[in-house]
Amino acid sequence: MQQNSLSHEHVPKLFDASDLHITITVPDNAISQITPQVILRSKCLVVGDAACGKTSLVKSFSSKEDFPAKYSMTTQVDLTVKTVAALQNIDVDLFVYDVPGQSIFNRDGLQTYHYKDASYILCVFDVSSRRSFEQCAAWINAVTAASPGNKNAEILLVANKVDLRQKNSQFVDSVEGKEYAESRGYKYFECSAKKHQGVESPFQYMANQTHEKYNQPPKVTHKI
Ligand SMILES: Nc1nc2c(ncn2[C@@H]2O[C@H](COP(=O)(O)OP(=O)(O)OP(=O)(O)O)[C@@H](O)[C@H]2O)c(=O)[nH]1
Ligand SMILES: [Mg+2]
Repeated sequence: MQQNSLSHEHVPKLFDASDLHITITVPDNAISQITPQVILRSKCLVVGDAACGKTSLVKSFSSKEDFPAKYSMTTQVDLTVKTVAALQNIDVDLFVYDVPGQSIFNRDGLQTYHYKDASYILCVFDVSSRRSFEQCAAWINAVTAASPGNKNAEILLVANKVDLRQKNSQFVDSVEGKEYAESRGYKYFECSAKKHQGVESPFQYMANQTHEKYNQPPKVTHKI
């Protein structure tokens, strides 16, 4: 009978921690089980002259295909909720109030009730209509006057239909729009709802701002 003789190099090591490699596979949804999802809410009013593209902007923001090629006037305030991610685990539900621009639907302060307590006022104008640009002041005044106690509403000025901008002296150019907004402390955006350009930026801005405000320590307004 043959005897096998093994040197100690041939004896397998039973366990060495440095040889140990562990791979843990985490399912995609596991992160949401660890980090709770936070949902914040903000009210956003969309105002501006008739046919400047408010509804188009709101619809085009959700989906390029939702852009309404044909004008259908908004007859009453249309509320939609748009969820925008501020961070991976922080969603902001923007309660978007699309206000009719036609004066017939705003007669006798018909829509004033909806103007109250907005976190954001998104005033839209059409760059090819100087009148719609000039009317922004009146829209912003009407909204702020309806909610005098609300000092925290942030105003965003949105120049829409930039695809129509041509070398036409009547058209409102970027410099003029920006100067007007900045001189009044408004945030300025440009977009084309038709071309689906720049439509996300105002909504993303509002979501990010909402998140930032949520992170700020509360202000002490009354000292005891
Ligand atoms: N060229 C061009 N046309 C646009 C753009 N946005 C909207 N329109 C067109 O402008 C018209 C009016 O758009 P709406 O979004 O209905 O305007 P509105 O501001 O909601 O109007 P009211 O509901 O009456 O207040 C429609 O025919 C749209 O197709 C744009 O970015 N470029
Ligand atoms: Mg509309």
